[in-house]
Amino acid sequence: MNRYAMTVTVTSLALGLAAAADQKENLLPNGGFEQVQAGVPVAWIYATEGGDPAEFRIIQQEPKDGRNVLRIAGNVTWAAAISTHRIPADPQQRYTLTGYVRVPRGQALIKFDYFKDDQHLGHTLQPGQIVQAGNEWTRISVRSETELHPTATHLLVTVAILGNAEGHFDALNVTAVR
Ligand SMILES: [Ca+2]
Repeated sequence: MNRYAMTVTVTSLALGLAAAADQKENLLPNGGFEQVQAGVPVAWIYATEGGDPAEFRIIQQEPKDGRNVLRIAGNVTWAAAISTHRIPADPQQRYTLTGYVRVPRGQALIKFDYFKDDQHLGHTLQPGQIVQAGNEWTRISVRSETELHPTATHLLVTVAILGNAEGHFDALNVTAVR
């Protein structure tokens, strides 16, 4: 290895370490849909309003990160993938959910839902969280409102399409901020 190559390697390593130190731990497992079993992303479940039929698929079309993207499509009231991972709700803590959404048709969103054990208390849904049709990845950032749900035991992350829609989702991340 010549001196130039060595310098480049050391610099790359230093930058990599700095980036790692800046990154907070992702509290959401499999937020990039890379782990799949029998065609279904690990730690996610699918649901639709009133059993409306919808297509849920892992695709490899221009992922934002890694190889896999979750695609949901249908003509529905809503169709959602819900993370099964319970994020403990600490009222002193705020959580930030970020993720990428691409919407070939209709509307799609990502959100937090608040639960007291198995009881759904509500969700955080602001206008900026609903992405309109377009072919580019759109980055969404959602801040939790744990203070509005003081009895909540945990939060879940939901991604969904609304109406006659197709939505792609990738690179979801949850971090805690005290
Ligand atoms: Ca991915």
